[in-house]
Amino acid sequence: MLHRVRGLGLSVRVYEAGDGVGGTWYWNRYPGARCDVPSLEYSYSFDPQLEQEWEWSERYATQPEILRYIEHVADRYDLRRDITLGTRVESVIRDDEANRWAVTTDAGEEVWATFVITAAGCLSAPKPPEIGGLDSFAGTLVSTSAWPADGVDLAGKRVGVIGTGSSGIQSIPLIAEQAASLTVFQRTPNYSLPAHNAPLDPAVQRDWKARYREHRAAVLQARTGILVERGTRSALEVDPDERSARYAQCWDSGLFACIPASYTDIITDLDANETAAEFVRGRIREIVRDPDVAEALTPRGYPFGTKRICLDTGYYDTFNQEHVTLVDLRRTPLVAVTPEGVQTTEEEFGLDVLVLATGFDAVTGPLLRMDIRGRDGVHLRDAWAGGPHSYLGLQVAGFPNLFTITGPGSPSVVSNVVVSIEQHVDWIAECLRYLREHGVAAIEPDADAEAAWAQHVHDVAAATLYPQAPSWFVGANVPGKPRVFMPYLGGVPAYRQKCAEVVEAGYEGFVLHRPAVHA
Ligand code: NA7
Repeated sequence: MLHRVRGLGLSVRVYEAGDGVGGTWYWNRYPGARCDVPSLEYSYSFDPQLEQEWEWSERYATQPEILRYIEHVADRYDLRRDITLGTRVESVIRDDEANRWAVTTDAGEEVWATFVITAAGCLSAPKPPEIGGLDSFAGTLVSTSAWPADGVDLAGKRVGVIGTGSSGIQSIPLIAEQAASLTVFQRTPNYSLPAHNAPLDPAVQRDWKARYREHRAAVLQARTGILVERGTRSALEVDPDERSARYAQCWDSGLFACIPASYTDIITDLDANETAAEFVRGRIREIVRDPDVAEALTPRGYPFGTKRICLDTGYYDTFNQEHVTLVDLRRTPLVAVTPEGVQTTEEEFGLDVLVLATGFDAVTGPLLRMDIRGRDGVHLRDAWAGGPHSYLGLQVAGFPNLFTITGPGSPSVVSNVVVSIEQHVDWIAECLRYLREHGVAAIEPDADAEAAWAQHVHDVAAATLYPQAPSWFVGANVPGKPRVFMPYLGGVPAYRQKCAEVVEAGYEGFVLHRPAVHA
């Protein structure tokens, strides 16, 4: 975005809370942190030279490799001179008369801006863990989302991990390799599939580079922005053996989007979904030797794929190791963290290191932890008291000239997020160019258009099984958070088309204020 805004000849400053660039890939340095979208697809498409020069070493890049890539891009485009690091934005307050925003930071700085673009991410505000006694813990307490850059000494230690989402599932096998003992505190089992990660085959990388434009175009036609073969039949109309064979192929493919795409109705029909869920449960039973542990690890009660599917390397197998214990918090709930470790209703587990992998206040959290106030001093927090509403995930009515990259109501977290980020950046850059060329002082959504989009986002989600899971997609992981399905499930191609049509129709659904904005 910084690069594109510079290209428009506007002056621009980026504020970044981290002491380095990279966002998610700066903070989440826990062992095993890696992408679950293939590296060749999880990369910028805007610079054909960059995609030719950069060599990915693994099919799924690790956090250090992705961070190196982002740092390379920052240097390549000389971005750092316009980025203020180690500085958190505290408030973004609109001055209606002056048609500008006052932005204050925790460094005590105040700047004025005509346009504010949030690029705060969707999974960047850690969720308060809601666990009593954390402060009393005498050992080392760490979070996967703020893992120290110089690592944590786990060798010979009694380690506990709370949380078995993607972060827990990626880190647990590697923590087990180092720790003297590992106790995993699981509340809800997840569906996890093997990543089959490996060094990237040089022939595959060469082929991609030879036809990168073609591959990028194909990615834009893919529903999730990830290349995967899409089935054309119902899971219920094929022979069970054929269906199992297809699921087994998907299991071997290492693509998390494969099973959901294998048949047309996996994500819309509970019976179809159950065939996939049962396949995965069967694999868990095959891998985990102790039947009680296998049962505790088996997800039930919510459909397959309606919480973010995890990709792992040796996760289930880790529980076959003697020094690894699974504690099922549904059976024996966590009471509190004590100075010595973790107390459940049944037992106290002594620990030297406690790892929190307890997730994020997703999508809206990063925006709401800034004090954003729009027209007439209305707080975004109040505007969204009943749940987020946004036109196309790009702008919120009453907040003129504020743009939200990967905002709620866009495909963001249910897509290859690099694809979605690039599209938002292009759209916003083009919008800024248009506003200048047409003498428009400010842009914001029409409230009716925004409400209609919110309804559409809801309807699309309601036609699927997604709302049946208590996931962070609906805000269910944060007590008191309004239950609204936040990402847009209509798919990347349909969403892109809608955004393009709106522009072609002269920013249909937006209000263009000229020459000055008044309520
Ligand atoms: P997730 O997927 O939200 O996982 C958080 C995990 O922590 C999940 O298993 C939660 O159980 C568990 N949790 C949260 N709070 C508690 C408390 N108080 N007690 C016990 N267990 C708790 O976050 P991740 O960081 O793993 O992944 C986020 C996304 O990042 C992921 O989807 C990828 O897109 C990348 P629960 O399910 O709530 O019962």
